[in-house]
Amino acid sequence: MIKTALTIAGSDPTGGAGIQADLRVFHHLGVYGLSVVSALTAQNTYEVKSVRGVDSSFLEEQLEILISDIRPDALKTGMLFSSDTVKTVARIVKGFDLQSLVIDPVVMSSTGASLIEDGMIDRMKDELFPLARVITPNISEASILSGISIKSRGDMEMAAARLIQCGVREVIITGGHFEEIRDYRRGDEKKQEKTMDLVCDGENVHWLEGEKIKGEYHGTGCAYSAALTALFARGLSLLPAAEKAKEFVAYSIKNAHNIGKGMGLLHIA
Ligand code: PXL
Repeated sequence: MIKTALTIAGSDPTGGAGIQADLRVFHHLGVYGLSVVSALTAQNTYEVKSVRGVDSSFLEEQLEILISDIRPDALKTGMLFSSDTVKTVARIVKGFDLQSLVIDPVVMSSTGASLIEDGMIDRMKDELFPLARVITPNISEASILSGISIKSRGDMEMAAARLIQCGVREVIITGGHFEEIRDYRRGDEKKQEKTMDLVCDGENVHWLEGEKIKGEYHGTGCAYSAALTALFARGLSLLPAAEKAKEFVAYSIKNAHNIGKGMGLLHIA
């Protein structure tokens, strides 16, 4: 039987991020996608005009009726927006004893707008992190969540350790790009810079290297966490899933579409 993955995330009308991107990633990776919308955004490729949370009791109703019928093999959360939504999702994950929860701790849009209400971060750390299998912050999200201003690989390791202390089992911090890991490959005319992802399974730290691709892209965090969720649904373990998700996002960035006036939209097909 086909594996299933659920996304609980915001709607992005550009399709570059949020629920629209997640569903395409699930499909691309051969997993049946389920979706419940947690927030709405009015945005284009260069600005977020406004955001609205979805009524949390209706969110709960949607999740309950869906999951009591189809139990997802893995699930992810994206833009949860409010503390009430976080509480609702935590109740559902606990109530149904859902195991493979990937948290993409969305705080800000790639265009710089806040995508959360005040107080939501603390609620997420207290109530949702202890239920998670893995969280996938980028450097700025990991800095906010850990309280460490990340400027090196050592800082990334410290931030990951703090996040593990919040109760998550595994942490992936994406996109480390510091002076100390900039590598100018010998013989190359063009300077090729690297990025490093930290993958921590709760005990050991692994580093995954990728090339830094020039340009500004929308929805990379959503696509990455959705890929990871789909791969967990298919039964992959942390490190192979992290490697494959990174490869998939790099391919999607390289083939991105510049169809708006702002950021590139990932190619997910
Ligand atoms: O990339 C973060 C993100 C997540 N979810 C939604 C978004 C965005 C960024 O704009 O719109 C719905």
